[in-house]
Amino acid sequence: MISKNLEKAINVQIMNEEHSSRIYMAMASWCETNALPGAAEWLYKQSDEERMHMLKFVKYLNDRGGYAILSKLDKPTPDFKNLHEIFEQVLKHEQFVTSEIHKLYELAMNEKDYSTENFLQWYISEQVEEESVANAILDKLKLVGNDKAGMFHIDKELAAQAAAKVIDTI
Ligand code: OFO
Repeated sequence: MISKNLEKAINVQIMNEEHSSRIYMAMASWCETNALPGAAEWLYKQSDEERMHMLKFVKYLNDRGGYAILSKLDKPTPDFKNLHEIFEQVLKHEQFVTSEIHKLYELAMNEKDYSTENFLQWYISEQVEEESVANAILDKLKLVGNDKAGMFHIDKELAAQAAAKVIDTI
């Protein structure tokens, strides 16, 4: 049976993951209406993936005798300047999620909850991957700057990445 302390902390993380899903959907919608269809696909996929991250926590918490509950969420911003700003925000957000996952892991360690530690390992690896992917895209965006042909090319590449991405199921 999971402790009340960890139950509370995992419910906060469920909120973070759902919020991530909505933030990325808002970004996808902006891209879709600003001639960036590849980036839109990439972000819609990312939004789906975050929902899966949330669901994984929900199932885990309920399986361990806790109770997963959903929270009220802030409205994601609909206003962006460009794709560069979007990916800066993606990276910043993923860095925030990484620190939240690390805090959760520390809590599980302090409580000697080995099952939760083991469960969180997957998220720790996932965050390394997500930060690295966001960083790589941001580097390319910095390189092309305002060049329209370069931006067209990046958008195509994001479409290919989105098409190749397989979202785990739980
Ligand atoms: Fe991209 O963050 Fe979920 O875990």
